[in-house]
Amino acid sequence: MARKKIALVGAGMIGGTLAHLAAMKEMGDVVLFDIAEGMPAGKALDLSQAGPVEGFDAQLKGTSDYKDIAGADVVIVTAGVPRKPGMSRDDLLEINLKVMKAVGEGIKANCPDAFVICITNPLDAMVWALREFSGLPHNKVVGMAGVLDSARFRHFLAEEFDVSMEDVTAFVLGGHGDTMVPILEYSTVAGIPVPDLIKMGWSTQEKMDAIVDRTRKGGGEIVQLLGNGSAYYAPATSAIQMAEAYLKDKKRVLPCAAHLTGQYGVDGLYVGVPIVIGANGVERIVEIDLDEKAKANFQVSVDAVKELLEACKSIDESL
Ligand code: TXD
Repeated sequence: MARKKIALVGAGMIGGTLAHLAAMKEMGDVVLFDIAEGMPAGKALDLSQAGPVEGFDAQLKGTSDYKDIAGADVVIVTAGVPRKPGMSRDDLLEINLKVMKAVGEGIKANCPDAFVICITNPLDAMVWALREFSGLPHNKVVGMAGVLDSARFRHFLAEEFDVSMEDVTAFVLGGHGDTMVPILEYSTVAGIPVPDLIKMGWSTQEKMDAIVDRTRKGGGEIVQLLGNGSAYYAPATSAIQMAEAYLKDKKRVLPCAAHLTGQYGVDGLYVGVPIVIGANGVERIVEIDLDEKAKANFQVSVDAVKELLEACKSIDESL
């Protein structure tokens, strides 16, 4: 069986980390694409030379030619410009929309059967635009945000409860932005919902509210600390989990930005919801009942995504 091919469009901080993880896990051969001259080839060479030490077999190639992504099974898109301190995700809109146009056309021409994971911000608008420009079916184009946001939530909860992260599950809905909706009722330690843990005296509602708030602002906290660029280790790991779910037909239930067609009362938008990822891409959208408060918060998040899309459409008339 031929090796799978993973194309990484954008070979910056997340792209490089994705390449490292994909090679270490022997997910397939890796193509790093970037418009920056030389840099993707340099990273590919550097990573290839980690192969003999680590003992992985993966061919890595750096390129600035879209033809090299031909036949890719998975494409992970990070191309664009990341946030600088003080910049909101939405400030990135105009620049990154143009990038999505180029990338979408590159995918359409070279690997229209791929499973495409978009990471570029502002995520919910960029994944929508990438789907439009690429013309791929909606079930083959998803956005990565929820896995990362819920990983942040899990990390904070595990610290607060002083238990292993492995035993903490967390649930985040909505757009990838400060309006995202972490839901405590569906977040658990070994199956015990957080509200029950509060009743058991493990923590307080105030502390949980603070964790929800920190999760919402989790990306910004790292942007401030780094001073130059945004998070990349956890975002890359999160996208790799989604890629593996597809390549191995794992049917994982993961929170991702998926195209909704009426679920949660949303039609025609990409918003973060739990989905099943398997060999057919997005195989199912998991629709759960939300209480009134979560519903209202979700609506705020959906409205923020809608506003971004309107802005996209006014920038690019073709959308
Ligand atoms: O949860 C999430 N979705 C995110 C999103 C979490 C963290 C960061 N998130 C966003 O990912 C971030 O706001 C950015 O929009 C992307 C990529 O972040 P990264 O930190 O990897 O940015 P870099 O290091 O600047 O890399 C971007 C690369 C860079 O090498 C550019 O030369 C390249 O993109 N680039 C392009 N590549 C191909 N084609 C075009 N047109 C292009 N334009 C820039």
